Amino acid sequence: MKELMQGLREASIKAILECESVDELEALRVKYLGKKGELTGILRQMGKLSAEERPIMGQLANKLREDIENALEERKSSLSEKLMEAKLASETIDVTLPGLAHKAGHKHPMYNVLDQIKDIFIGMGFEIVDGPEVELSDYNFTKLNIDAGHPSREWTDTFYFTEDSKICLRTQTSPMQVHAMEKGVLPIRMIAPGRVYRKDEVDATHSPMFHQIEGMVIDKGVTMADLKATLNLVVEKIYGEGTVTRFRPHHFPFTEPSCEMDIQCHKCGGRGCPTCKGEGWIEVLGAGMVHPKVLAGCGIDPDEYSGWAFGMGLERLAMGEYKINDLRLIFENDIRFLEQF
Ligand code: 2NL
Repeated sequence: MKELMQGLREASIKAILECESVDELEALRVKYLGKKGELTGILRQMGKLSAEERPIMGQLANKLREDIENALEERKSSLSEKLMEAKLASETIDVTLPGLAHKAGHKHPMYNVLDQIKDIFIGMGFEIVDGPEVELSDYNFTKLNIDAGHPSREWTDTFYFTEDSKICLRTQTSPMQVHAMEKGVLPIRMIAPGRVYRKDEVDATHSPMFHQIEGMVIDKGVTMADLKATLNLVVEKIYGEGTVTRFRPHHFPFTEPSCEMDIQCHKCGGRGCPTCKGEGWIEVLGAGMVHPKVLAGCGIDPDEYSGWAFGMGLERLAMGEYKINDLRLIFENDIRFLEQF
């Protein structure tokens, strides 16, 4: 038995010292010291020994177990040291390599235009409001005096969520003004910029998602003169002092009277050029006095209060300002396009 243990000692220490990986080392531990291991195998034969021999062999076996355990432990730490050394050697850093450049991005051209307009309105005491893009059709249409048969309510024009057409993606940001009026805190001076959705095929001038800014003022004694003066001021801040404007009669269900505002072409001074498509004028927005039915429907007495509102497309404004000829460029986020601004 002594010889058996001596044999195990020599074989195991040798194997442990020659072992080259932590996994192999664990396998050796099981092989020699495990429940079905070689040492256990030897100890099973203790029963055959005499009473005098048994404690002596027991001691020897304990010593052997300790020595194998120590050898395993030592080999393990020297292996992990080696591993670390190899890792450090292979991961040397060349401090002379050029660094990784992180390019700083910048604001999207359309948001430059939006921020410019926000600043103008903030300067005039307007509040900027933001709200849901999913709306009740009541807020997107009905409360804006858009009646049940109006073509813009068609399934071919509007994205609906329910068969009964009661919930939709907003087609304009006007629901935000309706919410503000229903809140009932007067006077109101607000603009509502945001995404709107209409079922359009994508081409150079159409996209099913685009951005709008609408604005509204409600107070006692507000007139069309306020509408014209304020919008003239805004347009002068965007296109430069002295920009000539004109207001053409128009129709919107939610305003009465309604108008469209044009600016005289800043490129040709009104003579006609490619920028204004030979017209001399460029359409910039739609506006009007908030319809009394809309006011009343939102809980505001039209005999006491009046207001004006406007709406304009943001993409078109940015396209004009930056001479962008295709709407799709605004949404594609091609870095070669965006880097130009
Ligand atoms: C356009 C014209 C417009 C409004 C939007 C509005 C909202 C309420 C009441 C009255 Cl709650 N009016 N908004 C008014 C006139 C025109 O948009 O051409 N948008 C692109």
